[in-house]
Amino acid sequence: MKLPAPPTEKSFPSPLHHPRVATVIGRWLGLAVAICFLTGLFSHLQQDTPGWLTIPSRPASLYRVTQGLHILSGSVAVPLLLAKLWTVYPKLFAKLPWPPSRKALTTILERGSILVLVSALALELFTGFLNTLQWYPWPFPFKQTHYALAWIIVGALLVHLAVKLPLILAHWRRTPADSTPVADSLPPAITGLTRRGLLRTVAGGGALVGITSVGQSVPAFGPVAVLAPRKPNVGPQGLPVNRTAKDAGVTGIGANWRFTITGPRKLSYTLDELRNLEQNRSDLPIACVEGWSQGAHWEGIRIRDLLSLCGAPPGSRVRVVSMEKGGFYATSELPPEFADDPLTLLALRLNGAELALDHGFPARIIAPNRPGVLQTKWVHRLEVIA
Ligand SMILES: Nc1nc2c(c(=O)[nH]1)N[C@H]1C(S)=C(S)[C@@H](COP(=O)(O)O)O[C@H]1N2
Ligand SMILES: [Mo]
Repeated sequence: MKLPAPPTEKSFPSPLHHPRVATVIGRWLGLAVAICFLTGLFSHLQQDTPGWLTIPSRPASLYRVTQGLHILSGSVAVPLLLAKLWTVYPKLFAKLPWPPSRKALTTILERGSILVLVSALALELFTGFLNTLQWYPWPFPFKQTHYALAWIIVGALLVHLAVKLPLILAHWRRTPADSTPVADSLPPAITGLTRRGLLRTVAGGGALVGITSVGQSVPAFGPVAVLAPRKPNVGPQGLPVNRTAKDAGVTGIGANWRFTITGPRKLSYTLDELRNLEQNRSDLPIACVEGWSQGAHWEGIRIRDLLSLCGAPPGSRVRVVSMEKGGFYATSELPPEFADDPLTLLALRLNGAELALDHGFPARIIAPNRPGVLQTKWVHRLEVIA
């Protein structure tokens, strides 16, 4: 019995696998990946700021916008990646040039970079999505892995773009050859969907994913945010809770509770004494790295006022210490620009009422242009760092 010949690239004659289609979808995917990478890099630098870098505390809602874009571009990249893979999969059946020549080397480099690119990107989008669900079914640390993969993707993408540049340039603009039906001779089953139809379907799929996920940071889209694990306005006091007091092992405060600030002078306040200090109001969002963000009204004491009370010079760096024991978020640092910003508060009240325990009662940090992870809850000590 004679086995049928294995498929080759020529076995997939549909015009939908044409380089022009790959170029158009590749452009959209490239844009989504670029936005996702840059906003992710910003988020990383916020959380791990190198000594030479100063991040400004304004615009106050900048991080809300960048993180919203990060989640949005990452979500939209999923259907775009699938479409791109579908367009180019016949390449899997292309013959490797043999015996090896210069050309073979380019081909191997090209295939290798695509293998790295596709697997890293798929893993990146998958882990990122699970992170919005706060589900970590793997043994490696999410943040570091997500960050390292991002650089692998950028490297592989640059190789891919360099190798494909001639093809991309040749198909960047629509040519007359693109609009003439390539395959008049093909059976209708193969040409059933036109190129324009395919591109519209992909664009529609991307838009649908975008619209149904963006509601986690844009409240107007809340009602249709079926892909959003959390709605921005659902939670105690109209604000979601990422980690409850119970999860953090915080049970509230006893009668002896004191808030302390250690600087040139060491000060200690009861909760009532804190309430009697000058109170200020800030309208600021919590913008969670896990995707949701929501604006709120906060009232409390300006950190810069606390610094001057304890005799610390303006522009001091401040370490924030939570009553939570251990865990990544039990402490944070306010760089000088943030500690000095008049919007940055030791907040005691949220949306017109005392903080709920899950929102950090009795006191928490709220600062402009910062990731939610750094808006430390259940604060009982500030330490001025020289
Ligand atoms: N001590 C402490 N502070 C914390 C956290 C935490 O787990 N422990 N979670 C952070 C995260 S990830 C976010 S998004 C915000 C959420 O604040 P909320 O629960 O009041 O909305 O709190 C931050 N502050
Ligand atoms: Mo968060």
